[in-house]
Amino acid sequence: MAFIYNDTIAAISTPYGTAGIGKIRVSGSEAIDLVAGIFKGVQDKDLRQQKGYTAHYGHIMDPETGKIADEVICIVFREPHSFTGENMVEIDCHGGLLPLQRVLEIVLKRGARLAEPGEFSKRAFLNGRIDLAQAEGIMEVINARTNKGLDLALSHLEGKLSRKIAGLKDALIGLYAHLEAAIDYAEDEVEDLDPDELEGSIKEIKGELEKLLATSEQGKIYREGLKTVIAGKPNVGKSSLMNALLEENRAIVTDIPGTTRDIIEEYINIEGIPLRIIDTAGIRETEDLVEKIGVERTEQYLQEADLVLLMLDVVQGLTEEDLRIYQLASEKPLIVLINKIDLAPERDYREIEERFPEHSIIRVSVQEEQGLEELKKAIVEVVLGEGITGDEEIYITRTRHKNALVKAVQAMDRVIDTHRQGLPYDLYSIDLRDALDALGEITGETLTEDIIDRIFQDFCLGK
Ligand SMILES: Nc1nc2c(ncn2[C@@H]2O[C@H](COP(=O)(O)OP(=O)(O)OP(=O)(O)O)[C@@H](O)[C@H]2O)c(=O)[nH]1
Ligand SMILES: [Mg+2]
Repeated sequence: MAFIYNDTIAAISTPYGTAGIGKIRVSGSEAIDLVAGIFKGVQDKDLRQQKGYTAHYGHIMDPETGKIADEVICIVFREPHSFTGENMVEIDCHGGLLPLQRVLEIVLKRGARLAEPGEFSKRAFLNGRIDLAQAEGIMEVINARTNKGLDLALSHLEGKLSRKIAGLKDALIGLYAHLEAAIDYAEDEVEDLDPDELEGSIKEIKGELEKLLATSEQGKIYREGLKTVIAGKPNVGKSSLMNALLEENRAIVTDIPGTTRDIIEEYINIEGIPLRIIDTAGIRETEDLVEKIGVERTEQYLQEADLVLLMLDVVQGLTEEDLRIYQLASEKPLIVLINKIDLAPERDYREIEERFPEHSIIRVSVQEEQGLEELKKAIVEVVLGEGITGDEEIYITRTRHKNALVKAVQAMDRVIDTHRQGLPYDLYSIDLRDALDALGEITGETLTEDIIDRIFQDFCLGK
């Protein structure tokens, strides 16, 4: 296999901090020779003589001082059987910042270059070990927030999405070939195409593309969680609700209005639905600068919410402030919560119910843990109402993939237009090409180098 990049790169691949073990990765044609030069194995074992997939105990020596830098285990990988497809050594050091930095520095002094973020994955991609959708799957696995999100990420990494895209591309290429043949043999009328049959085939592929595209809303939720914003006036009990749902004292709760000033986010699962739950600063007019910024942030989060829990205080009833907050979120899926019902058990709720006829209204006492089960049920109902079922085989989780599919569908629309106008077959080919190129963007074949660079720059260091 010919490698495009073969200078040797190295990086610390484990988090900065203390742990039992920390890992340094070294990759490139010279990686094994380079580490062999600083590794002193038991019985003077020479790393250069070792097979791939073997682990070797010993020490990394500092050539300048002749002293031990750390006690390590080196794992040898031989091209093409490694993550990057190149020769690789993974040096397992003690997981402290100093041993790791010291060993990395020695590796760099021996001629390796510090890897850029995502550079190992980029080499895996450039060396044909994985395609772009799979590479992105790696980062999704690392950043998964929910179990379902992790399952989807693993299926992307394993190549399920890539295979689906390959199938769609095959169908497009089949169509393309069929049309080309029809052009070539037009004179003989051997391959005369039935226009209805042709339209059927085009529509079938477009339908498949649209079906995949339709999973993107849900896919995003599985990756990031359903953005659920708890909003309301100060002191209605928003942070108390956050804590109750999390079953821990995460947010500060006091009877002083304006307690929460910054956004607090946590992930929870409600009956398998991943929620990214967001406690916000109570919205009110305020002169306090810090609180003011908090209120602005709340308004911004409301705009980005997938679901809003609008909290009211039963004792105060519905106020102008509540309605103003409602205006900020009225376009969103929204559940109205009337809190503190323990303080006013005899209260008449008609006024509130009449004001929000199209939303679920739930009476709760966060303090007495009343109504929380009902709230969870209502959340599930809203989510199911949005069509989130979780039973598709493959989900589109990234905006980049979604945009590529939109382009492919648009190209297919143009193909259908051309067909309906009865224009010659040659004219189809441009749009079919566009559809193919758009799909190729997902797996990475039809992207320019700078876009690929940009995608890998978002990866973590050492991956
Ligand atoms: N009686 C009663 N008090 C409650 C209930 N829920 C919350 N509280 C009290 O209401 C006060 C305010 O609660 P928080 O959860 O801090 O209210 P908040 O909406 O987060 O307030 P800000 O952060 O200031 O916007 C605290 O004293 C809570 O103990 C409830 O169901 N019943
Ligand atoms: Mg609060």
